[in-house]
Amino acid sequence: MNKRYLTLMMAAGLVAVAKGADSKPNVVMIVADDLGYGDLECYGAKNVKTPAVNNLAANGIRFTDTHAVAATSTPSRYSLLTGEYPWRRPGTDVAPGDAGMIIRPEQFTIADMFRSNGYATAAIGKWHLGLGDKTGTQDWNAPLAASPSDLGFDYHYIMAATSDRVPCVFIEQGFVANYDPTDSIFVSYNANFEGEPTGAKNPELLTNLRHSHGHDMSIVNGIGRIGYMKGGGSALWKDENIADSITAKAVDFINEHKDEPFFMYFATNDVHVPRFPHDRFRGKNPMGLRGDAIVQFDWSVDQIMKALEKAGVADNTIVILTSDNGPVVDDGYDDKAEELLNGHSPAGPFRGNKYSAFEGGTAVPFIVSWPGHTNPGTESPALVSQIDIMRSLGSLFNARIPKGAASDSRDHLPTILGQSNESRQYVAEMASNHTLSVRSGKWKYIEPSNGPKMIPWGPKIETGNSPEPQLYDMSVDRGERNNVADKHPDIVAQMQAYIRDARAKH
Ligand code: NG6
Ligand code: CA
Repeated sequence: MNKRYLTLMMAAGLVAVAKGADSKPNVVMIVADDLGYGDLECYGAKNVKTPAVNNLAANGIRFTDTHAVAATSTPSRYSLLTGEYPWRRPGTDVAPGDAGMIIRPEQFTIADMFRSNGYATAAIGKWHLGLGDKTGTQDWNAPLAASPSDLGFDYHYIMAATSDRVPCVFIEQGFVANYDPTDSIFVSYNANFEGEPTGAKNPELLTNLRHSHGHDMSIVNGIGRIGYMKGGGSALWKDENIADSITAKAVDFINEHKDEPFFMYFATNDVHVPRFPHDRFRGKNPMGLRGDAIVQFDWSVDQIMKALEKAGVADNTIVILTSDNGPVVDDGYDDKAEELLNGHSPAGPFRGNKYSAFEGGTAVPFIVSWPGHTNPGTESPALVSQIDIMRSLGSLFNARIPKGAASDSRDHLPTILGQSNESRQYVAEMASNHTLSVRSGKWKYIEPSNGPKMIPWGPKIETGNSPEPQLYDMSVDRGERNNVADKHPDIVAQMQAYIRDARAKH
C-alpha cells in the first residue's frame, strides 16, 4: 500500500494504526503514585472530583483490567521503562534515596527507543530507580556519575526516590536543581549526622505532618523522612510546591518541543505519602489530605492537557494515564486518610492494596487518548499489562529494539488503541514479598507463599499470602473471596507452569 493511499484511508478512519508509515505522534505518559483503581471519579470514586481525568477518559478509552507489573514503585517502574520483569535484575525492590542507578546505562529503555526514532525525551517527577554508580557513594554536591541522561532521556527533572525519602531535592540534568553552594548536601541511610534533629528525637519539629509508622529520621519542611540528610539550603523542596514545580517543567518541555516528536514520562508525587498538597487544593472533598492530593493530581493533568492544546499538538499526542501500583491509606503519616475515607474504596472492587498479591496491589487505572484514533468514551475490558507498553508504543513507528532488550514486552498496540479487545494471554503480577500471581482469561492464580496474612510494618493491608495455591474466578468473584483451586487442578497446573517459565532466566 503506498503512503498516500494509506494516509487517505487513515483520514477516512479505515486504518486506524499507521504501522510502518511515518507515524510519530507525541506520547505523554502520566504515571501517578499509589493512585488506586477506585480513586478517580471516572472509575467510580464518589467523594472526590477529577474533571480533567474524566475528560481524558471521555475522549479516549478507559481500561478496566490493566495491571502494573509489581505492587510497589521501583519494580513496577523498572518494568514500565525497560519492558523486562523486575525479578530478572537483583536490587529492584523499593529503592532508598541513595541507591545506585538500577537500570544500567547499557540497557535499552523506552526512552532509548523513542530517542533513536527522532523523539525528544523527558523524565519529570518521581524517579525511584537510583542515581549514580553505586549505592551510598554519590557526591550530591557535584554532577552525578549516572543519571537518566544515560538512559535515553534528553531532559530530566526528578526526585531521586520518593518524597518520603532523602535527599529532598530535585535533580535536573544530573545535578541538584537550585544547588545552594552555601549548604553542602550529605546523605546517609546508615547513621544520622551529628547535631541534626530527627523525627524520633524531636517530634516538636514535626510542624507539618507527624509519622504514624517509620518516617522518623531526618526532618525536612517539618516532616520526618526515611534516611538521614544534612544541608541542601535553598535547594530543599517544599512538599506543598512539588506538584507546581514538576507540572511547570512538564509544560515547559511541551512548549519547547512542540515542533518535533516528543516522549514525556510525567511521574507525579501525588498521591504518595507524605500527602501535603498546596493550600489551594485543600478542603475540596471530605477525605482530607489524601483526597486533596487526588484533586492536585487532577490539576496537574489539566495543566498538561491545556498545554498540549495551547501548543497546537493535542491532536497529535497520545496521552496515557496510569499508576505505578495500587493504593494505600495509612502509609506512615498521621494524615487521617483512613478515618476520612467516608465510604470511599481506593482499590474499587478489588481485595488488598499496594504491596498485596490480591488484585488491589496491581490493578490500576489506565486511560489512553489519541484524538482521531481512540474512540471517545469507550471502555475496554481487555486484560492489559504495563510490561507491554514499551513494545506496543514502539510498534507505532516500527521501532528496532536490540536483541535481548524489552524481552518480556509484547506488542499489543491494537488493544491499547482500542481497536481490539484482545487480552494478553498471561499477566504476571509481583507482590512486595515477590509472590507471583497470574491472571489469564477469567482466572486469577496466587502461588503459595509463607508469611503473615497482614503487612507486618504498619499499613493495614492483606498480603494475599497463603501456603495453599489460590485460584479465583474473576468473572464472578472480582473480590477474590472464594478459592476454587481444589476444583480446577488443571488450571492451577497451567498457571504454575506459566510462573515457572516467566521466572526462569531466558
Ligand atoms: C515503605 C514506606 C512507605 C513507602 C513505600 C514505598 C515505611 C514504614 N514505609 O517502606 O511509606 O515509602 O516504602 O512506596 O518506611 S512506593 O510506592 O514508592 O513503592
Ligand atoms: Ca507507588
